[in-house]
Amino acid sequence: MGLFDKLKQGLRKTTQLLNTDIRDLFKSEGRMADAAFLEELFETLVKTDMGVEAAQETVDQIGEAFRGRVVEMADVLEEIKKYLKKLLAQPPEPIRFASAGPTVIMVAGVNGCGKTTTIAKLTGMFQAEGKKVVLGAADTFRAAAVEQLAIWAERLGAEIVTGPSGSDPASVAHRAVARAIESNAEVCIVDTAGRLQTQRNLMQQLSKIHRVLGKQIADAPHEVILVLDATTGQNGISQARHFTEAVRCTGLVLAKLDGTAKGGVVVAIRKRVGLPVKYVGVGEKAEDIALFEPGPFVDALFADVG
Ligand SMILES: Nc1nc2c(ncn2[C@@H]2O[C@H](COP(=O)(O)OP(=O)(O)O)[C@@H](O)[C@H]2O)c(=O)[nH]1
Ligand SMILES: [Mg+2]
Repeated sequence: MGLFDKLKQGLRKTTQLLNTDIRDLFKSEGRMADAAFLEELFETLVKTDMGVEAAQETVDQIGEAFRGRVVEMADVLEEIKKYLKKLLAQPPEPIRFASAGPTVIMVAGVNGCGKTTTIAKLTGMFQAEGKKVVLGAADTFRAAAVEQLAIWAERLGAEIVTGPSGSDPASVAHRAVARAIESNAEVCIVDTAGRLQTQRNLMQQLSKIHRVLGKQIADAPHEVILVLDATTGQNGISQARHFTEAVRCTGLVLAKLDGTAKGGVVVAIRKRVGLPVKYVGVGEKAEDIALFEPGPFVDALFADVG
């Protein structure tokens, strides 16, 4: 499946919502772009969770272009898409590989946000490129978490390094990287815990893992991916703040986009979090991941609308 189709599949709940609302907006023949029209359009955009600010800016843009004129749906949609693409502007940001040795990727995020599943998806993607992947099960806080990653590892045919429940996650991460070096693997992905006794505890653990990896390979971890759950909407923004205070994150993955009608949240996140969105998760299977690109994303958001 191509990028656009994957994004379209992932955004179908959001697109459905937009479709119904936007059709309603243009129900009457010869709709005039007056204050009432702009207010209704604002309500529609806000429902996608793009944030009040982005919705207002978009509506202002539409007001400037069309106020006081009778408008066609296609023209308004074109202008909305143009503005949202501008708001989202970022180049595609796939994982960057180290010039030599294994590329070390640390994956962080709150419990249940989709870290382990995202790791499986990234693993599948790298393997398809012919790269060997070693996984580090450094979420030692919950036995089930290690088990879940081990099941993925077996299914995908990737090597996994684990430690006993409750053992030091930094030590598991260290051993995973050592194993990746030893076995000439191109990639080492380290899973981490999302919940500990306290948030402070969690953040300390993450920065310890980060530190340990940096001592092992000068630039490691090369990527620190923060996974956010799209179904929790704009909560992700405050989560991102907390995590970036503890570790230097290099990019976001927005998981579970398919599970929400609030796919517009990407706009709010791009606006308020200073990190690129690298990929989006569009389902529970290993292949349900798509590179994030503003153009195809916005086109997919409004696919079939109108
Ligand atoms: N629909 C959907 N479900 C997802 C996606 N990513 C993860 N999940 C599900 O969300 C739940 C939690 O994911 P998991 O990877 O275990 O989260 P973790 O606790 O952060 O490691 C699991 O049931 C996953 O199957 C996604 O992109 N789409
Ligand atoms: Mg997990």
